[in-house]
Amino acid sequence: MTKRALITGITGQDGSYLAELLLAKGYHVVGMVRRSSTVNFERIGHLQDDIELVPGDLLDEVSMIQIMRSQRPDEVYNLAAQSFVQTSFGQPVLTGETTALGVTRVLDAIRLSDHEVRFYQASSSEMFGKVVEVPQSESTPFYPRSPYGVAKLYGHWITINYRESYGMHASSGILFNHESPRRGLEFVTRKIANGVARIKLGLDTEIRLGNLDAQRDWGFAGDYVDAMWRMLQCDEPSDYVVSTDETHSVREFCEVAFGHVGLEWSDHVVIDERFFRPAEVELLVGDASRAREILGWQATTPFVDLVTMMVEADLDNVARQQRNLA
Ligand code: NAP
Ligand code: F7E
Repeated sequence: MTKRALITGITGQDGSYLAELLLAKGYHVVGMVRRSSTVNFERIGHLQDDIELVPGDLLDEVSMIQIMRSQRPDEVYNLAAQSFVQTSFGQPVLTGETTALGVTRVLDAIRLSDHEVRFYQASSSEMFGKVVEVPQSESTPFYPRSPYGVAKLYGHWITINYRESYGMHASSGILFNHESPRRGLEFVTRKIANGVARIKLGLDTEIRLGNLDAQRDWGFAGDYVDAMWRMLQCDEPSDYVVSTDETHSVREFCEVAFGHVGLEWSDHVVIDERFFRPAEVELLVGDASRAREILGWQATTPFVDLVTMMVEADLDNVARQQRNLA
């Protein structure tokens, strides 16, 4: 029997990689997409003939119930969220409605449908926030530092609560930052990669950034979606940290990215107060031992390879845009 998977957030970075992975494994992939005034399928355009798209929104409980009843998925990957930390400070209520309560809406829709579903929740290292322990593992206490982190913490605990209350096969992946050429342009890694390409090709002279001292455990998104799938193949649902177990600063990311194209980062990076956050997460570094031991999962893309992959992809993108404009 062909397995059916529902992905919320299929138009996002992770949704597109997960859809590719599940299609390669022979799944029937259903993606939930919300209504927008323009089509937003940049990351999944190449998959459109192979996946089924259904309308729905995490803000709308009825749409979730209808999807669950009509699609009867075996596995549900809840990747949809307001995922940008900076925006969560400006739109805390929307972030809570989507990133926190949205999880309950999906879980309730599953609970009301009368068949077995395995559920994955996209939890986040942002829940560790002002870290109380280094490195961070599944047993590290949480201390979120943004409305996004707080909302993700709610999503994490409601997932555990539905598992314990209703015996649901509900797992939560505490994923550390993962990046790719498909990362949104507002996130710092893609902002730098794209900025480096534009500077190298003569379109810009500077990138404006905030806190260069922030340290993150950055992995490749293509590796991380495999960990999500592995969690749902386990007999027992559980929670796992997924990380590279290495940390690097935003400054180091700049050094490697500019260095790759033969430029000096400090000649082009301008510090801009607008990109500082009201409360910052200074240091994140994971301990993914449990994922290695139980899931047999391991990050395979080193930091320098990730940075150069992103810069190379943006050099191609920017050059293509230039040719199209010529
Ligand atoms: P992303 O690129 O920002 O994608 C977010 C997705 O959520 C998009 O498909 C978006 O749809 C959808 N969405 C937003 N609001 C929605 C709503 N009300 N109803 C339905 N769909 C909605 O995020 P990502 O990087 O792929 O991350 C995937 C998930 O993992 C998110 O939950 C994120 O918070 C979490 N996470 C990410 C990381 C990371 O480093 N990437 C780390 C830990 C956890 P549109 O395209 O229509 O906007
Ligand atoms: O910031 C600093 C910023 O926005 C990383 C999301 O996927 O990962 C992501 O959240 C760091 C922060 O990602 C700029 O202050 C400096 O310390 O790329 P980011 P994030 O906030 O870590 C977690 C795990 C998620 O779950 C989230 O969904 O970089 N920084 N200057 C900057 N950040 C941005 N965006 N822009 C700057 O100019």
